[in-house]
Amino acid sequence: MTKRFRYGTVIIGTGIGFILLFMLNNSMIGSKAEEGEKIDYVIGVSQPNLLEPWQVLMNEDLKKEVEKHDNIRVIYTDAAQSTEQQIEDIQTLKDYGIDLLIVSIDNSSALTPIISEVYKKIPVIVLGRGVEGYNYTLYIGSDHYFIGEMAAEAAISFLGDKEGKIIEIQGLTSAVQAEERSKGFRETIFDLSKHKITDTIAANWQRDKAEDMLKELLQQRSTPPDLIYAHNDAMALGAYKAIESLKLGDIAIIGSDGINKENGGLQLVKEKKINTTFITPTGGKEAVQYAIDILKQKAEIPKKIILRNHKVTAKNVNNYLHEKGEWTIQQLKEDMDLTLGFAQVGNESEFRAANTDSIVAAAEKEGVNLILKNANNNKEKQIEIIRGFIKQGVDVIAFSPKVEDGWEEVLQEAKNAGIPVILSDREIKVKDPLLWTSFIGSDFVEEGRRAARWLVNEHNTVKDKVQIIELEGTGNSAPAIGRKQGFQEVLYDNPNYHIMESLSGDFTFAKGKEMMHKALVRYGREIDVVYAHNDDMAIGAIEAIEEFGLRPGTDIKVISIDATKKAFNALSTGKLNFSVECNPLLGPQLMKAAKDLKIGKEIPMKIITAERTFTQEEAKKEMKKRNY
Ligand code: GYE
Repeated sequence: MTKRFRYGTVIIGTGIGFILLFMLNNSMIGSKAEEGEKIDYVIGVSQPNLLEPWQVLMNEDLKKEVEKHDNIRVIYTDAAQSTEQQIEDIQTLKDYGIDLLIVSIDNSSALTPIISEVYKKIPVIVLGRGVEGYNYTLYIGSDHYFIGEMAAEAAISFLGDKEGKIIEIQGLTSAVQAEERSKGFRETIFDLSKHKITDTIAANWQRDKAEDMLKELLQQRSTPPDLIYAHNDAMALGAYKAIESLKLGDIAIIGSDGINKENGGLQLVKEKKINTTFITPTGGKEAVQYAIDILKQKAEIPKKIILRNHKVTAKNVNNYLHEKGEWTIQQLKEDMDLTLGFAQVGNESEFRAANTDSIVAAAEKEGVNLILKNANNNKEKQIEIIRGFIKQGVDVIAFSPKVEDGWEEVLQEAKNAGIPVILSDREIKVKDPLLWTSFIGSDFVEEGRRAARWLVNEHNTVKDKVQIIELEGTGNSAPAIGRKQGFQEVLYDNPNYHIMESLSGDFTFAKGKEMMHKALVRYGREIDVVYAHNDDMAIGAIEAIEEFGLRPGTDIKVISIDATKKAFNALSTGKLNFSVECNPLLGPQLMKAAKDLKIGKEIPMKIITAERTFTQEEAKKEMKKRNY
């Protein structure tokens, strides 16, 4: 059976000639097919609407990349702002037999069920705007909370010390990205300033709606606001038109999207109609590239690709208008050998050993000149190693930061030296997000949630109070902070699960065993569960429980994170009950990112790895396939 797609119709051959299946409704357009071309894959693209400039640009980015691949065909659908229509479009695409779905959504909660359904059958790439949960293959888009945070910082620096009055113009309130942008904006304004958000308008991403609603509001107010924050540039333009029509003079306007076309954010900044916008890449190009990798079943497909946003003001708009950009990346020459300096945090765990092996092996395979030095879990030593790389003039620096704080100075030195920095498996907290180029690693908060969800859902207990000992990882490290937060989030809704005490085991076997012994002496048989932030501490706890005369996995349930070989052994012998994977095999993605830097490509701000969870039964099946 062959499939050929033409604009507006689908013709599927059945061997007895072509039956014109049906004229698609005006929302569906197939991409042009040439006579007799071999088509390997058919991809469906579902758009919530093609009214918003950003959605239109997304389709343009998708088509530009699709043109480079003769063996794929794409069916584009446009739901014209109707959630019901988009659900129908997705269902129709699925019934066609597409090989992969790319979907950009507006109404996250309404679309999550159908997307989860499709994900059971074929890969799904969620593009630009998120769904709830993790039932998709890959998310490519921005960190919308971060966009709101940056907008608030821009507002604060514009308004200065006096108490400013702000009006927020939101997108579609049921959309995850509008909620996240609003949350990032409001929390930052509240935490860092005295400014007040006096009014909120929900204008559904539309320019005219924003103009009409703001005009009506301003006519009811005795004094104008000091600043407007609009979740996209279209609504920012609407705000500008409303202010202009009421002759209210200069009011600062902050938008988002930064599209480079007429009435796009870049032009609005250039024409001084708005003060600031944030380039929000659509991810269309990356979506096609990853779609092909997924369809070819390439290994190491991440779970999330978070694209970097760039702040644009009158000061730097010309760079972006002429697409020079002020990327934080130094365009390394094609012919240069690539030297990567890696400051490894230590040898504290099985994860770390597998992580180092993966980096060394990938550098070897990719012909990258790797200089890997180990800080032996000492932060000052790690800083010294990074300084050494700067002095040596390596092309790219990567490191796994021991803790979240205290990196500004050395990273500023790296930036001044024009050396991009990649964070490997752990994030940091710095004021200037441009001090690092990319983060490759896990979603630790989700790892903590997964551990707790298993406990509250799978661990049947008759006890009305389940007593938990938590063994925390290295203090102030991103994994320890995130795993604690995620676990507590789920326990918050299950008050009969109670953390008796949290003890720091520093991610090591020895410390984990020592802390568990201390807890056993203190609480003995009162302890029902141990939640360890990594396998090494869990294995140490298991030994301590046995030496105390109790049965790990039976008398005391044990949960860990990493899912390394030691965890699989303990799961298969029943001494460990559940393990959440934290993927240490970051070498291939690290080398890809470093090589992309070499040719001056903008790389994603974050690459979040895909991870699973393992019960004792799942571990027995999976054990043979594990290579760490
Ligand atoms: O879970 C632990 C290691 O940074 C994610 O550090 C990593 C953590 C991992 O010591 O085993």
